Amino acid sequence: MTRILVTGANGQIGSELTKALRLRYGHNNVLASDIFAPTHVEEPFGIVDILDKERMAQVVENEGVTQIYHLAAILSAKGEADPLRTWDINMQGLFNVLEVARTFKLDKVFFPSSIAVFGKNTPKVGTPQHTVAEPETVYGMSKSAGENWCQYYCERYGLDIRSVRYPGIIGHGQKPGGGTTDYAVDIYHHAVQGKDYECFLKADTALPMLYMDDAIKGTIDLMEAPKEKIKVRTSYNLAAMSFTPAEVHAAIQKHYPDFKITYKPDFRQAIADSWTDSIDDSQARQDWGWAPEFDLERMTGEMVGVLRGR
Ligand code: NAD
Ligand code: AKB
Repeated sequence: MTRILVTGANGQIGSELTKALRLRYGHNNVLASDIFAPTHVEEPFGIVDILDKERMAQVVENEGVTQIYHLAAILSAKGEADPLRTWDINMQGLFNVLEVARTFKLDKVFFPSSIAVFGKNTPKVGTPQHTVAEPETVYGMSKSAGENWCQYYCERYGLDIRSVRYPGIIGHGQKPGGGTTDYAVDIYHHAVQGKDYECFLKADTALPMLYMDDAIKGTIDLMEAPKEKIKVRTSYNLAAMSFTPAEVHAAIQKHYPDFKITYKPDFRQAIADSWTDSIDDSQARQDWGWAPEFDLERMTGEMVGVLRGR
């Protein structure tokens, strides 16, 4: 029987992924966990600090966990406030998951990487699967190192750990927690509330983005794909759309013609500039059938519709 532990389940992705996994594997077979008490997820829930390996091992053993979806991390913008602490949480947290998974011979582990693994020497347009990855944030460094450790545990210990490089994720549930792509969620909330939006990136900053529904479906599809189809054991490039703040503003104006945006770039501009504009995800499409459904227009219709209804 599949029994899943989700770390970082209070977060933007964790809260949605937990719901989707519960629908698929049975509510009580998915244990949500986070360092904070539950905010957007239901019981069963346990407080698990990913830096506490003994506690993680105890939960895995007591609950008969067979898979871990390891989402807990500190993201790009927040991570720059305390680089060594970010490294510690992102790396030691991953090591604890890898060691617990190896010790208890878990069936599978999911590790989310990010477009933050890329840097200014990476080809900016149509970034290939295998390319230069010289990240410039501590978050990107931790994801890049993490990808290689995942491949190492797979090759050395036979651990079935699977990973994707998420672009910026946009959803109408829980708000994101300290990333550089967060503007693309906040902007919808402002538009629907009738407020102008001050953007912390320049108007022409293109970044790869992905709608939450596609992210959740892609994650579960990857995890359920037959093992022999998984050819990349670092992390798969994933893409759906790329847009600039000016383009998302124009898309929202089709619903709210008077919606205004101003631009006041801050330290996050340098982070965004170091990332790529668009991603080549053909290997994920070919290996395990990745096929996103949402483009900017469809996503905007859905974001506006749901937030307005709320
Ligand atoms: P988030 O910041 O919304 O959630 C992260 C969660 O981790 C939070 O609930 C936080 O309380 C928890 N956490 C932090 N430290 C912890 C600790 N020591 N122990 C246990 N829990 C701890 O992040 P998210 O947007 O949901 O991202 C989830 C994962 O996906 C992360 O690994 C992130 O790097 C990756 N990712 C996200 C995006 C995105 O756009 N959201 C893009 C690329 C990759
Ligand atoms: C961030 O901006 O830090 C995240 C990511 C792309 O990893 N959304």
